[in-house]
Amino acid sequence: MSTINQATREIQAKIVYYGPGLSGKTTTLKSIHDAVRPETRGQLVSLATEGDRTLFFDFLPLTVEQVNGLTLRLQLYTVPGQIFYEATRQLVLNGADGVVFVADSQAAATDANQESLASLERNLQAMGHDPATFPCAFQWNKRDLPGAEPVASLRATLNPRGRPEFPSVASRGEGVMEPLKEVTRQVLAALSARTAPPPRRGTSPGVTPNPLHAEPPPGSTSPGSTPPAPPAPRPPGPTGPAAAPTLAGKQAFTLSAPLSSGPAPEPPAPLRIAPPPARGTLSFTRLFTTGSGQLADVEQAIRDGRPTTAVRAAAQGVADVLGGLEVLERSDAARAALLGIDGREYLKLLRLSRLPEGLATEADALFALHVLVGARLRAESV
Ligand SMILES: Nc1nc2c(ncn2[C@@H]2O[C@H](COP(=O)(O)OP(=O)(O)OP(=O)(O)O)[C@@H](O)[C@H]2O)c(=O)[nH]1
Ligand SMILES: [Mg+2]
Repeated sequence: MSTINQATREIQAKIVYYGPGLSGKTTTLKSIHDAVRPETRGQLVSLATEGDRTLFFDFLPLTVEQVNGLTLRLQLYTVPGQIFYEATRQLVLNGADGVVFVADSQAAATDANQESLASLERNLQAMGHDPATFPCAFQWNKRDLPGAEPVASLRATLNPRGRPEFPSVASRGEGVMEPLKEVTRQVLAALSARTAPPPRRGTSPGVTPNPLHAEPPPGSTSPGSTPPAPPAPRPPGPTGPAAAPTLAGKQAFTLSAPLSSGPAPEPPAPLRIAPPPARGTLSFTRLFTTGSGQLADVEQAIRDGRPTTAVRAAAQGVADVLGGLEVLERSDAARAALLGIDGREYLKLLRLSRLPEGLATEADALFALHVLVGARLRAESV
């Protein structure tokens, strides 16, 4: 589930590319990888067989430029399309915030498209989601092939609900960014709705504003305007002027759509960063009576399989502990030494917190949690 992490000022979201075998999911991820600026992307990891069929999944981490002062970290996954990998598809889909359904436009693929869509809907339902409202965009791929079905018939068979849909030629990098941007917009809208403020009743002290409800930056759609209607399908093929994103230069991934569907709320809403651990769940937060939100955040990120986020949040937590010490020493390192944090552990934590997205492991995250808990305990004893 997408989360906002106040400590690291990050939103994390997982988007899964679903569709039948050979529809172009892996090609789409490769094209997105090639289209965005190198500094905004992590390594594209592909687990494929010799024939380039996806065996488990492909994974591409992306960092989207700042959204209302927050950094948006997207994790893009593809599922293996071949029929017999249903269990793997369920694993990959688990925890998704949005889906891009990549359909193969060829008439011969009609049955495979329908079967895959049915599998997606079944799996979403099993995970407690309503397929009719779950963030989703359709990508009609292989529009360049002579045997491509008209978009209208793809819509009739696969998209009777009229969800946003886009033509693409993934092998040429055309039309791959639009579905991603659209589903990201829907994911952010859903997150924004989840963290919407309760009816106005005065503020509680120390409350954190919900950054998703902040004033949109100048130039974006004004607050209070209705969300945009699903984009109309664009002309297919290489000559359709609007069919492809500008690939002349590497793209920054920016979202032009409004992030908040309602007026900016007043007063600021409390933002739940991470839910409190369920009863019976082991949690170090029970050691502390106050200020354990950050710790809960780290633990939640570990449970969610987001070690990089966990490490960075833990490092921020340790920095906050050090910053809160009432000593004359200015540097964090000197404060850490005064507090009795092991120097090697402190240095390792700093190193881990600078690892690029996707490189931290669960063990790293648990180590970072250990340093944070130690720092908190030591600070309490001062
Ligand atoms: N003509 C054409 N070929 C495409 C397009 N997109 C992908 N392909 C080709 O289709 C084949 C399958 O593409 P993949 O991206 O591997 O398909 P996939 O959906 O990941 O397949 P699985 O991993 O088996 O689920 C490759 O040979 C691609 O080059 C397209 O838009 N047009
Ligand atoms: Mg693949």
